[in-house]
Amino acid sequence: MTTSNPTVVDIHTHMYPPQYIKILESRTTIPLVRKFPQAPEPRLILLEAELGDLEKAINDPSAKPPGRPLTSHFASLDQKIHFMDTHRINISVISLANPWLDFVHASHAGDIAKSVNDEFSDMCGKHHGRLFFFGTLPLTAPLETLLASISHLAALKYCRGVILGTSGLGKGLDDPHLIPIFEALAAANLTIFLHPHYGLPNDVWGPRAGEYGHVLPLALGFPMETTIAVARMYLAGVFDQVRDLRMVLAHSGGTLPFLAGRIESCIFHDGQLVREGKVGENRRTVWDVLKEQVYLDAVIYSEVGLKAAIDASGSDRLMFGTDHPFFPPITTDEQGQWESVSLNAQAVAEAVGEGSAEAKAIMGSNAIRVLRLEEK
Ligand code: 5CU
Repeated sequence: MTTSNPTVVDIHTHMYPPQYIKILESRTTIPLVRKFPQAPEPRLILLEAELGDLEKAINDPSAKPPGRPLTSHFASLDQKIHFMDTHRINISVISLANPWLDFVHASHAGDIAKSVNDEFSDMCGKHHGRLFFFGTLPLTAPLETLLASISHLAALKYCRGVILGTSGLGKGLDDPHLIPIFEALAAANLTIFLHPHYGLPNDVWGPRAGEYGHVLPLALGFPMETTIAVARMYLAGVFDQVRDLRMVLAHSGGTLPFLAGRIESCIFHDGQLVREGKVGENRRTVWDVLKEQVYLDAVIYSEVGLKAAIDASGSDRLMFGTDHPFFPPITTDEQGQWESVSLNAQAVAEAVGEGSAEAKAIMGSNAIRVLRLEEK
């Protein structure tokens, strides 16, 4: 079946609203925004892997500028709409980019989360029907503040879930103290968009890492972080404890679709787990969880990865994304087409056939159904 002009929804698209940028400008440790004499635009420095470049640039004005340029794409709503129009994206589900409020002191986190979430809500209201959002949780705050934040988000008209990193309350997502949070999110019908930030320890990249730009932490560190976080949740039984929990995993689940079979094999060959009765016949496998509680974005840039994601979760659980404003074109105009977007759209067309019902679902209708984007 072919369809003309199907609705395109981008569920993986970030912003740093102006008040968040101000916080980053006031900081001296990462994440931070800072000007350097060697670069025309302020630089946004986020990742631990960028610390070496940051130190060199502070000490040597001729060293390459660290991080990435803080262009208008990161904070401007007009720019987001321009990007959507340029790429024929009808609806975007915007979210704060990493590292969210992970670094904010407990005493301020609740208030900052409220004002950031209100700002996202206002942006969506300015483009009614075109914008929805994933809210941000004040994870460093006490439980009651966190639960209040979930109630606040549940009442916001355009909010459809929360973006969450992998550190949780500081001990990862298999921390039992997170169960009440997961329960509250599930009860409020708020989907978690799980997104990496911390990658793997810098040592893993070796002494020559500086020669390889951002490739290793972004291409490999980010997806492994997501994979490890979800595997830990699975092994801790979180998905069984909170059966209504729903998660969209960034970057097509990291490497989870590819490694699920190996995780399964390691489970039923593990003497400790077998002795403890954790490998019983009624156990829901990683494959079951992938098909029942997990959705995957389609931000994997190739047909091969996308097919693995479809095989693991089903084409009715995949949702298109762009990762805007990250991965801008390097040699062409940022106001025009972005190759990072066309690669993901092309991967969908190649994996399931251009114009097919599955392509239409992945490009938009899955997101409309799963995230209730027709409810305005
Ligand atoms: O380029 C990057 O560092 C990033 C990032 O930090 N977050 C993200 O979502 N994509 C790319």
